[in-house]
Amino acid sequence: MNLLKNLVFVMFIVLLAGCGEEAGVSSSPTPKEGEKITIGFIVKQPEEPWFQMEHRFAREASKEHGFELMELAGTDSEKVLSLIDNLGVKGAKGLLICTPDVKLGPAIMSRAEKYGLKVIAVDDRFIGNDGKFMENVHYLGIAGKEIGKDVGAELYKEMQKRGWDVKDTGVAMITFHELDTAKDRTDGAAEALIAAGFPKEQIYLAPQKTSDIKGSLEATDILLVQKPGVKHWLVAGMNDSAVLGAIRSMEARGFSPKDVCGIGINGTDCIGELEKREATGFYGSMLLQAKKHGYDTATMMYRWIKEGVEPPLDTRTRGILITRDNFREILREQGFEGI
Ligand code: FCA
Repeated sequence: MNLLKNLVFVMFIVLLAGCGEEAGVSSSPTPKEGEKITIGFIVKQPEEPWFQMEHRFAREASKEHGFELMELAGTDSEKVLSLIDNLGVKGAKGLLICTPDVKLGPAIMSRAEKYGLKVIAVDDRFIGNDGKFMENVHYLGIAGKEIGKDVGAELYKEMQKRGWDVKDTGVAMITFHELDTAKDRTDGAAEALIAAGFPKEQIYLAPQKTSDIKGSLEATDILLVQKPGVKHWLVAGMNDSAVLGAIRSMEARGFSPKDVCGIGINGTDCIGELEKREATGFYGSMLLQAKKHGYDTATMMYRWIKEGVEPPLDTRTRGILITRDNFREILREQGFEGI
């Protein structure tokens, strides 16, 4: 009985594979005239407003150009690979992806190749089996080091504006070194602070176990116990969530918002914070260009499939500082209408 079942199952798979071939699932690079183009966009943390924005802007591109966009959540490696299988079976031609694990790069590429999917890695760059960046995979991400430096320079200026004595001030640097773009950002912030004259030994690293608010809150709780003498805190991290977690931890330990100044990165995940009636220790954020990460990547992919226009291999975007005073105006200027 079991043997029979297995046989039927194998025949079914063979049949399916055959259908795929006929429907052009394998590697036909250019779509036939009138054929609907499907592009999948997998993001690692769908709960983060940043990734919702990327999807939203990609959706705008899909409406404008008339392709089908599949907005997908790939929160772990297994999910990502099975989503790629689904895209392959559906006959999709392109994959935009911010992977939950950069080391999955080689597996993503070989799976995508099997289905003839073109790939653009978004935000987080793939790492190959040799531990190096997969430089032959198209990538659009942020200029992490430079944006981090902007954060560090702004924090230093704020410390001076507030008249804090350097000797009573510490930097809570919320790190996530597992991810290169995150390390670039916090390294950049530290470099700029040191270049401005901030003492290196007062920059304290608080490693996050997970790259979310909870991970940062827990990391900061530990740091605050270790450094009871610090009166004023400057805070930097890989993104808004990293800084928000630290601010929450400091509030819980009784620090007044006047003694805390944090600057995040993304600018999309802190709107509620900036809208609060009373200022918190979250001073501002480097607003990234979500439109480029969503609309532009989707458009690049569409053109690549439709017209054979290959996108640049490596594109980096920058950020602009938003604070309680200017965030509405800048968000409007940057195309974030209605968020
Ligand atoms: C990484 C972070 C996101 C965002 C993006 C540009 O993927 O996890 O929050 O900062 O880079």
